[in-house]
Amino acid sequence: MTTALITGVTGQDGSYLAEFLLEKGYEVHGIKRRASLFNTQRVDHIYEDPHTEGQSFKLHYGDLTDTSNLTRILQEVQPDEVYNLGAQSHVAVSFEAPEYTADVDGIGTLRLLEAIRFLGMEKKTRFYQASTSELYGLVQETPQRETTPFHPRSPYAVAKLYAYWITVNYREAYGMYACNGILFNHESPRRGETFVTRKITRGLANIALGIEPCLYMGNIDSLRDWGHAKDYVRMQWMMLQQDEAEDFVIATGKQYAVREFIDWAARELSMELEFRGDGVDEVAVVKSVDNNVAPAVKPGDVVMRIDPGYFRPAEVETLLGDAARAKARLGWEPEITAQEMCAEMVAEDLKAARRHALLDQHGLTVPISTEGRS
Ligand code: NDP
Ligand code: GDR
Repeated sequence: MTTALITGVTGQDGSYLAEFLLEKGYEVHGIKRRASLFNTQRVDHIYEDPHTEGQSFKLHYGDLTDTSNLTRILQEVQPDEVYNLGAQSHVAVSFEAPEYTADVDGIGTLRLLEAIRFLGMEKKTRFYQASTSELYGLVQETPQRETTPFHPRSPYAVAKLYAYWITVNYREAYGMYACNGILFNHESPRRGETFVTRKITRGLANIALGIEPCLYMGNIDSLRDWGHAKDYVRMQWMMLQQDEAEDFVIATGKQYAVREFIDWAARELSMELEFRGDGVDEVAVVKSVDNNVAPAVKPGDVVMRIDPGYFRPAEVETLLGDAARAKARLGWEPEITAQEMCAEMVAEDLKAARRHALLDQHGLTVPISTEGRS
């Protein structure tokens, strides 16, 4: 049986990858952080009680800032494949916590690689590093491919640049099978609530049912190449199944503005919007709406405003990937379009909003969390 270790297993990608590997018959180990509340919601459906015979999914307490902990887990698990998905992954938050982000996202990667080498597992264990299109930052070429020069624009991206190169370095210096997936933005109903797509689908679904009054956004002119996380974790696995380790760009090759994503999500909720203003001082006003779907909204309502607090000190204005190498070498192609993904996300967030509204009707409301938006 092949054994995999996933850091960041409680995150969006970690949860999809764990499911994918379990379906392939892997024994899957995941590292989760100790938290004062349960933080395993994304993997609860695949959780197996430790008393289960032949348990194939196991969680270990750990942290990418803790060398001895990582070394011990690696020694215990003896993984054939390590997927390093753990990170402080929010770009805006990295400006607030730059040192922590560097420690986890940059040095955390080194800790894992060095532990594999220290334990003498460098010829056995294959290593996947979650690299990012944020490396391109201030873009030098469009579309971006594996050979495009990097120009990171945030503490997050600079930390990930270190992680990218230390992965290449361990491959070159020690002959490790270590590779980078340079993944463009990918989303899903499991996306964290403060990333832009999920903030939009969740926010508008709540507005539709009267749970929230308005969505406050940052730079809605920003252009992104959005794929579905399910398509992208498949590629993470494929990258570790080759004869030779190689780095790959993973992207859809299609680009949209944040404003367009707001428009799609609103349409899924039967709202037609008119955008008035210029990006810095812009609002979205409801032109028409079906009250069977969005009972709390009426024409003329302002459902989106700009909050300059969400603008970043340095922005990545545009990203568009070229995944031709992944297509040619591995036959990978994305199967889910950005619009299909948006529809899926809205449907899930609308279900959650309806559950909340139903509880409310019966006097059982629990407060809805909007704290910590970015
Ligand atoms: P998430 O933010 O959803 O998940 C991040 C995971 O890392 C969570 O499990 C989190 O734990 C864990 N984590 C955070 N800090 C630490 C730490 N100090 N030690 C151990 N684990 C930690 O990210 P995604 O699933 O979206 O992304 C996965 C990886 O891919 C990340 O490295 C991200 O930077 C990278 N990436 C993501 C892209 C995307 O568009 N989604 C694109 C390109 C790269 P907890 O649940 O406790 O918070
Ligand atoms: P990004 O994703 O920074 O690309 O990093 P995010 O969804 O946070 O932002 C995308 C773009 O939308 C703009 N934006 C807003 N973003 C947020 N979060 N909140 C807002 O209110 C808002 N308004 C506009 C942003 O300025 C940005 O231009 C994601 C993460 O998953 C990284 O870990 C990963 O490496 C990259 O994608 C590829």
